[in-house]
Amino acid sequence: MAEDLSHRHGPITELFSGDRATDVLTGDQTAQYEREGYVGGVRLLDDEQVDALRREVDGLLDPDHDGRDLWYEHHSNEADNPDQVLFHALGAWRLRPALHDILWSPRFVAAAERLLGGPVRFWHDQLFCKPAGHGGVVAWHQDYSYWTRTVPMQHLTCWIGLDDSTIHNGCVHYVPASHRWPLLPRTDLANDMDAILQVLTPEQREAFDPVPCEVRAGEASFHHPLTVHGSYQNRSPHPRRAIVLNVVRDGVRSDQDEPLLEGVDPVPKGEPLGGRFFPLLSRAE
Ligand SMILES: O=C(O)CCC(=O)C(=O)O
Repeated sequence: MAEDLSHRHGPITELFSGDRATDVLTGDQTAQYEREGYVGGVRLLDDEQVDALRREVDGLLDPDHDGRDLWYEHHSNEADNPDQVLFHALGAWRLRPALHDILWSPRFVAAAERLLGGPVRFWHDQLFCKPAGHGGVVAWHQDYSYWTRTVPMQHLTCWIGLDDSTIHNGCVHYVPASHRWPLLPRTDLANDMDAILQVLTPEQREAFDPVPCEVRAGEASFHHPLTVHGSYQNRSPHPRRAIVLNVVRDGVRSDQDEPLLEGVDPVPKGEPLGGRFFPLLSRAE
């Protein structure tokens, strides 16, 4: 029986203990995030860390893995769409030590603090894995369209490649400056790539010009909660695996009395996120 690691608010291994939080983002990278709503090529992990995380992620792709009752959400469309398979799951930090400790990794936390402009709290994580040869799409979307139950919108997504991620294997594409668009209605995530086009204004359609964001294994991209992004199929003979960390500026509140994620303790409406499932990642001042 796997231990539920959500009780542990701090690193439990030495995997990230040698990391230094200096020079994670350059001034140009921060400026790109402000201007375009995303920035890529941010080195977060070394080879040893990538290997440890790959081993854990690969184990979690086995449907009989230990701890499978701990996921907040777990989706695989393999039965419905075997030509375009996407493994997507939330809650890996509860299941495995390296996937838990990456939340507190100094380089990630330093970059997130810089882009959010203050102390950072965990919201949730995600795994997005596309198997070799038949990995599916992630349709165009804005992350905040899934998160309106938390306010105000002071959220940040960090996408971390466990493989070199390329146009050929389905890297993330971003629509530059779409973080200045208003919140769009939520459309289909895993099948119809272009569903979002139906809800764009003529001006937004005109400006809809996605660019690929290729990153090396161990590098990350960061994006704003309104930046439109998505990814095409994996046409390569290798898997494309990624860990996504979603965080908020400390002080973001719940906007509902129901649990914010499947199976977690509710945070009453109006109360700031906190407690067992939403740990502070920045050091307390
Ligand atoms: O990994 C992907 O292809 C999509 C990731 C994504 O949608 C996200 O990071 O919000």
